Parts: sequence; C-alpha cells; structure tokens
Amino acid sequence: MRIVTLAIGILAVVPFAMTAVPAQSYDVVTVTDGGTIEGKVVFNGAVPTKKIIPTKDVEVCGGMREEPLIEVGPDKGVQNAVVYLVEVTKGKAWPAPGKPPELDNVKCRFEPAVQVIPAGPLDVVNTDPVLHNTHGYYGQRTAFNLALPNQGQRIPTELKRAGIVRVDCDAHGWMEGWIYVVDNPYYAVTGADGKFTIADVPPGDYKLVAVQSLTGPVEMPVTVTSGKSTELNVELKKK
Ligand SMILES: [Cu+2]
Repeated sequence: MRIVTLAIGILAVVPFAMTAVPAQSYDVVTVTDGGTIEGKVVFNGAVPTKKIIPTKDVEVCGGMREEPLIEVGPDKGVQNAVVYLVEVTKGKAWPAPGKPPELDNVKCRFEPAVQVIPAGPLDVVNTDPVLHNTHGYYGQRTAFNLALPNQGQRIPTELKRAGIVRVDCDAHGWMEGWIYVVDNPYYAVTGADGKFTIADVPPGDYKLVAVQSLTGPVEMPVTVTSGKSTELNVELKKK
C-alpha cells in the first residue's frame, strides 16, 4: 500500500516538475575573449496589411487605417524583429538593472510594441485618457490582466518565466504587443535597417533565433570566434 502511494506521488510530481522548470539556468562569468554577431534580418515577400477599424475612443485611438503586419524598409530590412541565442549556459552580465521595463498604452498602441526583458518586473502604464485593459498571455495562459481606467496609471506586475508573451487589450481588440522574456542577455531588437549586434559572446557554437509576429521564428546555427565578428543574414518567411 505504501509503495502504491509513493508511486502515485511520483507520477503526480514529475509532470509538474517538468513544466515548472522555467528556463535554462544562466551563470554570469567574465567574458574577455568574446566575439560579436552582426547581422541583418530581411523579408522579401509582399507585405500583408490588416485593416484597423476603431469602434470606440476614436478621438484617442484614431480612425480607420491599414497597417503592415511586418515593418519592412526599402532595402528589405525588418524593424522590430527579435534576435536571441538559445540554450546559453554562461556568459556576460545582464544590463545593469535600472527602472523596471515598461509597457505603455499610447494612443491605443503598445509602446514599445516589441520588447525583450529578463524574467522579472514589468510596469504597465496608461498614458491615454481612456480605459485600457492590458492582457498578456504565455500561449493561451494569462500572464497578467490589468484594468487601467485612469490616465497616468502605473501597475507593477511580473513576468516570472522565459517565453513569448502576446499582449492584447480587452477594450480595443486591434491592439497587439509582444514581450520576449529571455533567460540570457544575448539578444537584440532590430533597428529600422533590420540590423542587429550581439556582443561579448564566448567563443563557441550557438543556436540563434530570429522571430517576428507575422513570420514566426527562424532558427540557425552560428559559430562565434574570439575577437572576431561573425556576419549573419537572416531571412524571415511568412508562416
Ligand atoms: Cu486599449
């Protein structure tokens, strides 16, 4: 009888333990012989758009418009793509912690629309004089769900584990934002030219992921050499 109870206990515990492991553990070490990854994220296809039809608060949210589902420059560079290394066990320190990262509601848009943060605090802010209900999800599961009825309101919350968090507004169905919660500090968000730099990477072989909401992720191998810059071009394709 005792053995049966023990077996059930183990069965109950193991799946929880597997899903509860938040992320790869990461050790900070001094990186003196690191290399750099420099690259550009491009998208060559036709740029699809979505029609946005604000149904309320138009004085703040603006009128009907078409918006691109991916921000592509004249030379095909993708802005606001996120690039990061996965399964990194050790390396440089995280950026010095300052104020918590913010997700603001400005004219019924999320600012920033795309950001990368370490697991930890996040302040959700409302700059608008209208109610926003900011709702973040890891997949289908709610990460936070915050009503912000007042202009200037700020609510501290927390994203406790690595993963991709999509952000909606329950008051304005067209609003969408993305927060990439990472488990190591080797990441970048591409600029208007699609370019990115990831510095102080210990020499070795890595897996790099580039991701954008329309295209989803692309994964590629990259080898980093001490004191050198590795050039990398990443093409995103529509899912
Ligand atoms: Cu809203």
